[in-house]
Formats: sequence, C-alpha cells, structure tokens
Amino acid sequence: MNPTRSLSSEELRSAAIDVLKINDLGTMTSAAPNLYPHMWSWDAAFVAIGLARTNVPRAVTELRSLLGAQWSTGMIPHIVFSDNDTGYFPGFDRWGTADAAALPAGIRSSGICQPPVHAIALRHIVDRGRENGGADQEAAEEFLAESFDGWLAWHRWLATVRDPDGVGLVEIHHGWESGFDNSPRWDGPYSRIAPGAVPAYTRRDVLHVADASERPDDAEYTKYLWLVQQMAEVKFDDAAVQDVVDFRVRDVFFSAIMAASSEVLAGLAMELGREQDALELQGMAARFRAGVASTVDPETGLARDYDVLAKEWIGTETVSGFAPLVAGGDPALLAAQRDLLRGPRWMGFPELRFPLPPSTSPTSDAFRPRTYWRGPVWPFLNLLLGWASARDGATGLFAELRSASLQQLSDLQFGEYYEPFTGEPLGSLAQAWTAAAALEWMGTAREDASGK
Ligand code: 9WN
Repeated sequence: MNPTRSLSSEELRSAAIDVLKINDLGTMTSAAPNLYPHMWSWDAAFVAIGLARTNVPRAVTELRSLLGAQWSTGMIPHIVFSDNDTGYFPGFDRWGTADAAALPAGIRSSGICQPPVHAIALRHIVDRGRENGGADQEAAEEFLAESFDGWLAWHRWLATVRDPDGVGLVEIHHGWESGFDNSPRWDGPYSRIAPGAVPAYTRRDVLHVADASERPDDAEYTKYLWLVQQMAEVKFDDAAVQDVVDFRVRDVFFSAIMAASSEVLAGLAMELGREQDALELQGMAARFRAGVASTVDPETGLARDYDVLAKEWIGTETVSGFAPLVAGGDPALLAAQRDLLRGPRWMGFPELRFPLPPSTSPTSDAFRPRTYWRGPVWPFLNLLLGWASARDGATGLFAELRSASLQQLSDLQFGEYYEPFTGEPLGSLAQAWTAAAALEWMGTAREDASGK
C-alpha cells in the first residue's frame, strides 16, 4: 500500500474478502492460513459475523459446520480439525479425544471449549438475512429454526457442568479455553502446576511467526500439553475432568460472553415462539451478569477471575477486566468502566499508535508489547467491545472504537494481533477473524459520537 494515499473502503473491503477466501476450506474457514489450518470455535463466530456482511448462506455454513461437531453433552469443541492436518500441533491424535464417549461419529475435534460468542453471530446472520430478504432471509430463518436446540444445549451445558454451584461464573480447565492462552491472568494458576512426564513433542506454531518470542514459551507449552493429557486420561468425561485437572479457574470474560450471548439467544427464542426457553435463557443471562459484576475490585474498578484451586482472586490489569462492558447490566458500573477504558491506563495511554485497548495495560509490570496475550492489541476483541457499546447505547465509545479499528486495519495485513505503540501486525497475517472484524466495522453505520 502506498502510505501517502488514503485507502478507500472498497480496497479494505475487497482485501478482507480475499482473506476470508484464502482461509475458506469449503464448509469451514481456517483461523489463519498456516499457523491455524483448522476451525476454532470463537473464531468461527466472528468469521460468521463478517461473512454475513458479504454472503449470508456461507455464514450459515460456517456455524452449521461448527455445530456439527457439538459433543453429545452439549459442549462445542474449541478446534474442529480439517483434513488439512499438516501445520498445527497438537493435532487430533495428540488430543486423544477419539476415546471420548461424547465425541460425535466422524468428527475430529479437541476436547475443551471456548467462549460462546455463537448466539451473537447467529443474531447477526438473522439480521443481515432479513435486511437482504429473498434467499438470504430464507437461509437465515431456516438455520435459526434448525439450529436453535443445539445452541440451547450448549448454553445449558455451560450453565450446569461449568457452573455447578450457580455462582454465575464459568469454570475453565485450560488457558486455551479462555482464548487468552498465555495472558498474565493465568500466570498464578500455571505457576502452581508441576507437569508430570509429557511425551516428547515438536512445536510447529513457532515456525509460522517472524519471532518465536511472540508466542508462549516452551515451559508454558509443556503445561498446556500436561493439562490435555490429564483430561485425556479420563477420556474427557466432564465430572472426572473436574476432579483431576490442575487448572480450575472461574473466567470472568468467558462468563461475560455467556451473559451477553444468553440474552441474545433469549431474544431469538422469543422470535421462534419458545417462551419457556426464552425465560430460561434470560435467567442464565441475569445469573452470569450478576456473577461478573460480583468480581469487580472496588479499588481498581476491574473485574477479576477466581482461581478455584488456590482460592484467590486474579487482579492482573488485563482487558478482561472490562468484562462488565460485554456482559451489560448496572448503568453506573458500565459508566465507570467506560471512563476507565478511555483513561490513561488503557485507550488513553499516551504512546499508543491507535487509541485501542492493549490486552494488558501498558502500566502493568506484566505488560509485554510484542508477546501474544501479554500486551498486543487484538482486533476482534475491539469489535466485541464495540458491539456491546452499541447494544447499551454507548454510541460515543462505539464510534471511537470503530474509527481507530478501521485505521489500524487499513494496513491490509489483517494481523492476528498488533504491537500497541508501533501498530506493527504480529503473529499470523491474513488472520480470518481480523478480516471479519474489518467487514463488520465497515458494515455498521457511523454512530453519533455525542453519545455516552
Ligand atoms: C490455541 C485461533 C486461536 C484463538 C485463540 C488464540 C490462539 C491457539 C494457539 O489461536 O489459540 O487454541 O495455538 O495459540 O489464543 O484465542 O482462538 O485463532
């Protein structure tokens, strides 16, 4: 791109569409061309949001493929392996899920999950389908009716198996389940894990990035594999996993997505005339919203995770502290969180290339500007924060996030994550959910910036 010329939105749109085409494996989209040659659960939801802006039936196919991998328990696995099984470790064999009773026949998947963004994606598909009318609307409505029970089973599984005590927080058993793999949020829980013998392995992820130090280190990776091994030993049986696994954390950001998505799914249930299900889902939304709000540290104003095994709060200043903004709820809490987000520890930190929240606050000792979840800016997260802002009428914040995101993404690299001070794209390029975020930002109307 010629830096002296400003980019037209048509150029950005067509580059983003190309990235989704490069990653298109037919009935699923790889998260990235080389580093991640399979379908990831929460990536698929964001990809579907982007695809709904350009091709509603293809967006439907994306979610249909993901739901096709749903376990008989209701869990939606975090990776659905494509046949393209060359470039990613750990692959299906190393996961050991072939022996899991709940794995559907003919499916190759991992045995853990990721945050439930899917109902939000379904809402986008239905809305775009209705806007377009005709065959798009038909495809969207048909998919809504056909898939509703699957999404409901997914939410029920999370609400029971992963929150057995009804505290309104989802318990996770691996940093990968959070989607924030090596975030400093998890340093405490991981520091207490002493892995047993893990069979020798060769990492492949480090071959696909310019600098291996951007990725989690080998000691972290061995712990990741140790947890997989612990779960595989009990064949990924839900009750047994909870007893044996060395990582048990109530993840506040996952819980916030659960709250927001349950509310959205309740709305879709009403449209289908399923009032009982809508009430149940509204109940889940309220419970997880309250759970998220209950974690807020009165001193920092940030929401916190809870380490179940160590019985302690995790207060590291990461972007997950803004979970209430995703969950929605008490207007005073949300207003305070918006002020904090715009303030000097986050979007207002003076040296940022674009005023967008880094994954860890630059004021934190744990901040590392180039290392994965320890500091870089992740574009898909900004889209999620923008969506939640628009939902809550925070049109000012929405417009700020939108404008800065479109500037960031006009480099046409669609980086997995970005260095906060230089704006350099890092990790994988041509990352599918980054391209999808660009398409969705472009599709949303510019909102009146005079709002909250
Ligand atoms: C492990 C695919 C996924 C994202 C996660 C991100 C990263 C995988 C990895 O890539 O995780 O699941 O190998 O690092 O952390 O959020 O879904 O894009």
